[in-house]
Amino acid sequence: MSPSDETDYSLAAVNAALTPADKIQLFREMARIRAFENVAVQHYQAGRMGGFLILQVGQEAIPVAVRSLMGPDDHSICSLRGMGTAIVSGMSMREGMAELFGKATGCSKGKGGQFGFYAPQHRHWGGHGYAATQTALAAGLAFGLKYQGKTGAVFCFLGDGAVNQGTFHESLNLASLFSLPVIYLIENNGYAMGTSVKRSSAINGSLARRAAGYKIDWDLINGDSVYEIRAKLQPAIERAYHEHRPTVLELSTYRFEGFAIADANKFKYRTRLEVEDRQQNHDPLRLWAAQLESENLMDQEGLKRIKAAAFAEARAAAEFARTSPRLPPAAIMTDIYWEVDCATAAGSTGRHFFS
Ligand SMILES: Cc1ncc(C[n+]2csc(CCOP(=O)(O)OP(=O)(O)O)c2C)c(N)n1
Ligand SMILES: [Mg+2]
Repeated sequence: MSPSDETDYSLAAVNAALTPADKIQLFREMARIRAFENVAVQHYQAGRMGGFLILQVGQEAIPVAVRSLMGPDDHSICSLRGMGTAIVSGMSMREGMAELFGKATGCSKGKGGQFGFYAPQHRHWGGHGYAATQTALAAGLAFGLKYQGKTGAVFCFLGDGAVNQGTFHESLNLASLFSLPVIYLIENNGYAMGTSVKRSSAINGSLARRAAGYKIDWDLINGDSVYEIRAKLQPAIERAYHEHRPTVLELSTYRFEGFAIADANKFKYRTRLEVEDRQQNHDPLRLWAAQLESENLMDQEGLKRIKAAAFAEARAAAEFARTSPRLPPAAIMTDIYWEVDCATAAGSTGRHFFS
């Protein structure tokens, strides 16, 4: 898919309103995701973390551009490829890194690891392992916003693999039927584990087009371009805020690593040439850096300083995580059900709906 066109998205009102400092901040946030994930990989490979390590390296422009447009009553929710999405939502690198190390200082007290990246205080609701689960939860969050009379939207990230799950289609149907302010963002990185989207979708060329079957507006976006993402997101936000209507946006992107760091097959289902081409020509950090340079907002030295500061923050977070304590084993019995932790009647009887 190549949704790029000749439109100059820097001229869109939402981008023309950006100050030089805002534009540099967008680069800083992308650099922070990359630094966090690269430092995490070093510790993962040194055996200091368990489970999966699933990276957004190559996809950074999307969470950063989306978060930059979120207002005070907006919420986000995503799949398990979302450590960076949590970090740009406001979760500190320390909380994130400690979670990966399984430490008590982690955002979920080290109980979730990669799957525990939740930041409800920043209106970010995880981090969902089962493909497309978050699409139904997003519809529920959007229902809540509308019910409470708030002007907000729910930004729900999902992968190209998740669009084939029934849950997604049930969610689209209800979002349209109930007129819910939810924006589905399909991060089409070309693969679901080792399966190419070309082999998994009955319609080639566009996944978002399926939204038409539910009377939902949709669009295609070059997910490497900060300006294009912001420009095309704005009408969806207006639609959510003022009409309570859902939107489906499909963003073309690419993951530079395998499905997870332990993906031994990462060159079996795609060629090295393909990966190298994406790294050379579609790296969102390189592209945004070049944009900043072309607008005379930053030079190579300035960009290097920002990247170095991001790595220093990530390394300090890893040191914090390494030296943090673990929870005692008995803590495994808490934080499962709110009712049990809070000793409610429902928690002690196990009965929630029927006596
Ligand atoms: C319901 C369900 N089926 C299978 C899996 C196993 N699984 C984990 S990730 C994944 C692929 C997801 O691909 P995509 O939605 O494109 O997201 P990406 O990993 O590319 O970000 C699969 C099949 C799962 N987590 N949930
Ligand atoms: Mg995918």
